[in-house]
Amino acid sequence: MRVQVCIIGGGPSGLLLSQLLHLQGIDTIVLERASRDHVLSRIRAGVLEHGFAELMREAQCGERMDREGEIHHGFNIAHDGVLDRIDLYKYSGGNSVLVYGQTEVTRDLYEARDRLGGKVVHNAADVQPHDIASGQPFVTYRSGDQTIRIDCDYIIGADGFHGVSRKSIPKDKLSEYERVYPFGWLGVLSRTKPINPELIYVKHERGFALCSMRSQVLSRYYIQVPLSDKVEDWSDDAFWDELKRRLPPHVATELITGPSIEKSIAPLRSYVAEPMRYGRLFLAGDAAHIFPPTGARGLNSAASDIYYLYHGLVDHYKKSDDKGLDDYSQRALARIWKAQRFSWWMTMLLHRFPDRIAYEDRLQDTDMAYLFSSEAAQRSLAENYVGLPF
Ligand code: RFL
Ligand code: PHB
Repeated sequence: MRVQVCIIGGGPSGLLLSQLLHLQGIDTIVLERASRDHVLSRIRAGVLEHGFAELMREAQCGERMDREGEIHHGFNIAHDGVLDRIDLYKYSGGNSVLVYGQTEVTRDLYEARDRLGGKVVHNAADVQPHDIASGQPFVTYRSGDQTIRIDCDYIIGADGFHGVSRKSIPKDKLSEYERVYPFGWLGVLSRTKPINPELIYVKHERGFALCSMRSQVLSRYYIQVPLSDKVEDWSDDAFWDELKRRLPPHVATELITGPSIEKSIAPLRSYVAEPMRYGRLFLAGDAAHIFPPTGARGLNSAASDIYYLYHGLVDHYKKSDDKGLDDYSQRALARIWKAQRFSWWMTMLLHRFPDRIAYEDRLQDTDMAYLFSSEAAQRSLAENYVGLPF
């Protein structure tokens, strides 16, 4: 089979790009290792920035998102027994974020791909890019005992952090920058009314916590846990008790608990691979970079990669103009590093580091005190949280 663009990975990055390109008459195929049900069972991002939402609308996938997603003009930070608010709308010049789950984003993208008859292959085993440094790259995968070959002009590696794409770039052509944090987030999804209409990020001496939501009847909560903890160590009751301990007392009394419908631990990591292109292979999303979830940048940064790639590919096919593709890595990375800085800063501000010295604790407290005493600091936070321009 031959297509113009072969996309490895059917997560939000791969699906969004294939949908956008399809609408421009560019032929794509998406090869996804897992089943559709498996991809839709992952509970991940909850906060979408304005630019991501716009791209979903351009991809004709924004209808349910606009109907069911909640616009949030601010969020809260609990610290030292008080609840302080960041006014995103005021300090970002009228912007906001949309609370709409990644699971729903992915479902909407799959449905849009179905409607257009897009080619999405699930359970594609042993996906392998070949000849990526040549002008005639191709991809193979296994379906049962058959090996299938896809010839293409370009390969997009949108197969997440553990995918095959980044690994197929020679080691000496890639620089990797990484920070692994000494803790994880234990997340619980419950069919309960959220504790507060807006998100609450919590800095507490027992560790970070986050009160988020998917809707007014579906809550998502997280607590910082040591990396040695296992999900099985945490009963629902133990989770709720620990969350309450980390909230200011007047907020904790509002918590409505219930059985967890999902519970998982995610380790925290910052990671960037450079460059994001090697020959005919372009990396996008988690395949090229990982953000600690604190600043809600992961999916949103994947969307900016897709934006640059989409325009680069359209310019190539429609105008024979390769500037967008040639500049892709540089442009994408410039924005990625700013989002890395922001999510690193939010992580440092809010978490308890097991090996932190007393001097660093005082600096962390001062960072918080400065934030809520300075409009400039709140403006900077708001500008980054709603998303820098593409
Ligand atoms: P994904 O979602 O990992 O999708 C990659 C897909 O590729 C498939 N795959 C392969 N397919 C074929 N061959 C192979 N060899 C393959 N290897 C892998 C996988 O099965 C998968 O379907 O990457 P993508 O599309 O780049 O999307 C990135 C986002 O998923 C990620 O950045 C966000 O979830 C991060 N994130 C958040 N981002 C935000 O912008 N806002 C948030 O509020 C937010 N909260 C979060 C988060 C991530 C979290 N976890 C669990 C890490 C909260 C959490 C807890
Ligand atoms: C979530 O709702 O899952 C969520 C929200 C904000 C974050 C991270 C995760 O910063």
